[in-house]
Formats: sequence, C-alpha cells, structure tokens
Amino acid sequence: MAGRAMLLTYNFNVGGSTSVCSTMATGPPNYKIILCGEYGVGKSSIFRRFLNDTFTTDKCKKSTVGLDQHSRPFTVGGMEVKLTLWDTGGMERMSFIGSSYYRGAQAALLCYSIDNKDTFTILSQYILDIVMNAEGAKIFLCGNRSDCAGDGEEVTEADIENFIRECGDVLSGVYRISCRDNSGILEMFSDMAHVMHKDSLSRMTLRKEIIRPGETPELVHNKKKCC
Ligand SMILES: Nc1nc2c(ncn2[C@@H]2O[C@H](COP(=O)(O)OP(=O)(O)O)[C@@H](O)[C@H]2O)c(=O)[nH]1
Ligand SMILES: [Mg+2]
Repeated sequence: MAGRAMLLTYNFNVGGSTSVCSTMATGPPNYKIILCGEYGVGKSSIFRRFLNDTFTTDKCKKSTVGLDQHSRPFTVGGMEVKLTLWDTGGMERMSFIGSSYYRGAQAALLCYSIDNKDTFTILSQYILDIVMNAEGAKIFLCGNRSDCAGDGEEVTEADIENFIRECGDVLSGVYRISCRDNSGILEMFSDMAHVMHKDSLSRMTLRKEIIRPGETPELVHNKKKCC
C-alpha cells in the first residue's frame, strides 16, 4: 500500500451546490479551494506540492503572511481553468480561521492523516464549519501520508466507507495521497478541477434556461409568481 497513488472511486453528488466560480472578464474560470483539517495532517505539504512541487519534513516552517494562496492553471476538456489553493498558514493551531478563508470557496479539501485516526474522526466538525461558512462549496476527502500506512492506527477502507455513507451526498471526491512520495496529488487536483468545472458549466446552462435573452431576472421572477 505504501506510496501507492490511489483515486478511490465512489458515486458522488456532482450537482447540488450553490457556489458560482469567480470568472474574470478576460481570464479563465478561477476556482478557490481551501485546505481544512487538523494541524499536522499535511495541509501545508499539499500546498507546497501545489506551489512548487517540493516536500520538507520541517514541521515548524511557518507561513510568512498568515494566509497562503497560490493559483495554477489546469486543463479541463481542452479548456483552461485556474485553481487557487488556500492554506491556513497554521491558524487552525490557534483555533482561529477567519471567515475570509471560507468566503467564496468553490471547494474544500478535507484532509486527514491515514496513520492517525483522531484526525479522521474529527472531520464531521470540519464539515459543519465548511457548510456554515462556505455555502455551496464542494467537499473532497483527502487521506494523506499513504506512505505511512501500517505505521500507526490506520484509517481503514471500512472507516472511509462508513464516513461516506454518514455524509450522504456531501462528498464530491475521495483521494489517497502521499506528499512525501508525491503520489496521487496531481491526479487529485485534476479530478477536482473536472468536478468543479462540470458543476460550473451545468449551473451556467441552468441560468441560460431560466433567464432567456431579453429577459431580466425580475421578469423571470414575476413570471414564476403568476404561474
Ligand atoms: N511521511 C510523510 N510525512 C508527511 C507527509 N505529508 C506531510 N508530512 C509531514 O507531516 C508534518 C506536518 O505536515 P504539514 O504540512 O506541516 O501539516 P499541516 O499542519 O496540516 O500544514 C511535516 O513534518 C511533514 O513533513 C507525507 O505524505 N508523508
Ligand atoms: Mg500548515
């Protein structure tokens, strides 16, 4: 199992959220992803892989700006989109993550450490925070440190399946990665980009169907009322 890149396949709810991607008038769609989870699970390591494909064992490496964010282009079905990843900058350690962290997020990457069950069992609390503060954000589950599987109290496949069942339709993807081995990370972000972009396109299609050319949202609203 160690070092194996793995994209777990379950049936996920791809629709149902209410967020809309932030699209600059001239640029590609930009999807904000926030990293969530306990201190030490590897969020900053995921961020560093995303930022410049590096890995460090230095746990004390601090953020310089409190909040870190970085954007990278991804190609989805021949179209360029941008993913902007936000790291907490260690603020979860002081139990303080401001609302600006959550605001406008299209996705939350819920991280736990595969070899530490406590970091997994606490995730429902994080889901509540996400649902309360980042309305409509898609939630993805990410087990990090797959290279350590077997070293400690491991989160099992059965645990994950139970969690998915308990979460109902809340999860949009489940991944298993290793920042140290750099396994599964690019595949994870690429899959997230697909899910978010598909959701954004279906939302745009829906808007076109509801608001036809020449109609204003008010007219549509009135029309709905009288029918
Ligand atoms: N073996 C192993 N160690 C990791 C992995 N990812 C992160 N770490 C280590 O776990 C510690 C905490 O990681 P960090 O990214 O700071 O976690 P954060 O507090 O969630 O941001 C650091 O010492 C990392 O080097 C991994 O995939 N495998
Ligand atoms: Mg960190």
